[in-house]
Amino acid sequence: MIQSFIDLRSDTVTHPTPEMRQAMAQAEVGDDVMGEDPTVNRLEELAAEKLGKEAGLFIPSGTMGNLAAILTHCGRGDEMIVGHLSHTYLFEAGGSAALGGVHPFVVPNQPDGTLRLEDLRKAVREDDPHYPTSRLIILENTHNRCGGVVLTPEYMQAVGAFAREKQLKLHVDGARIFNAAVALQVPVADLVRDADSVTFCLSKGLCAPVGSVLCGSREFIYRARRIRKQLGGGMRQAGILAAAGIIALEKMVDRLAEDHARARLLAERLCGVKGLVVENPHPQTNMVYLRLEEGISIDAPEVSAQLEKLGVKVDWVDVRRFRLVTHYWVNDEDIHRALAAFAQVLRSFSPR
Ligand code: TLP
Repeated sequence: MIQSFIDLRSDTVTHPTPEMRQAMAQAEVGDDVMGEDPTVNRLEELAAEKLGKEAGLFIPSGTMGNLAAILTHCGRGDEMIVGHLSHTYLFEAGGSAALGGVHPFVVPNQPDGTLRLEDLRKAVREDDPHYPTSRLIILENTHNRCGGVVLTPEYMQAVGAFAREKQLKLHVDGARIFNAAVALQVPVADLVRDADSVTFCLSKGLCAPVGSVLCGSREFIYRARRIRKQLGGGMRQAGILAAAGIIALEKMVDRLAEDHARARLLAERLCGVKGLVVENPHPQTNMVYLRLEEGISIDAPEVSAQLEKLGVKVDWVDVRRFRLVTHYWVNDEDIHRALAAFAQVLRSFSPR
């Protein structure tokens, strides 16, 4: 990868590895809308096997994967229960409402990323013609806006049991579910055993250039395939992309622990930079959230512009806050250079 910047904005910025590029060049392909792309079929089987589900469906993006899941589970006027900080609620352009007429019931995310069972209980509607019909609960693991935190297998199981009790479906936005599994040192299937569907992303920390996989029962995936087509997500010789996805799953999962270790190092050292408050000084996975101390006269967009001049790109999430994300293309030296850049930019603005 030709990279002049240290890019900590997201793990979505990762480029494919040389091994992926080679596999892409050599991929056997066919028409996947006709179900004839052998490489896509292999990726879908591999993904389903790893997640302990019957079937998988290769989807162009995480957003489309979540949307396809919602539209497969819910009809117009149905309700999905989501966290107020969930990606689906905040950052998917309202697709479920715009395209599916699915109404969100928003419950507070706790700082650990969970939705409290008592809040879920209150969110489930009575059968009454005044109300939408409760149909779906969505959990996010790892939870992005809560700091890349992991939801444990016990919690996932508890919500699964609750969903079954209420005859609701459970979807997991597992964009970074492999980060969660690696951090918890559990098989990924243990985290999603009780989920009816799961989306995970190949093109974040796992480095593939494009794509996510939606997994669930054979019957669910059969229906989701039609929804993907409706959304314009049926791809033809997609084996070119799936080839990178196979390497992502086979070779890139265990190494996520390195990204987590670098996030810990980054957080620990940023705690020593005057003018910054690290919100998660002990990150569980690959994200560090920080904000400017009260009394610092510079704002986050300005800090980020100055960091960029020093070769470091960061994501400012509001005028006083940043998110930094470690990934395959950020090494130890980059972490130290980023730290030096932060210290240099903040030095002249720290309150005395
Ligand atoms: N998240 C992106 C931005 O959209 C915020 C990022 O940089 O983190 N679920 C979760 C939990 C996500 O974090 C994302 C992407 C998605 C779904 C959507 O994935 P894509 O970008 O493939 O549509």
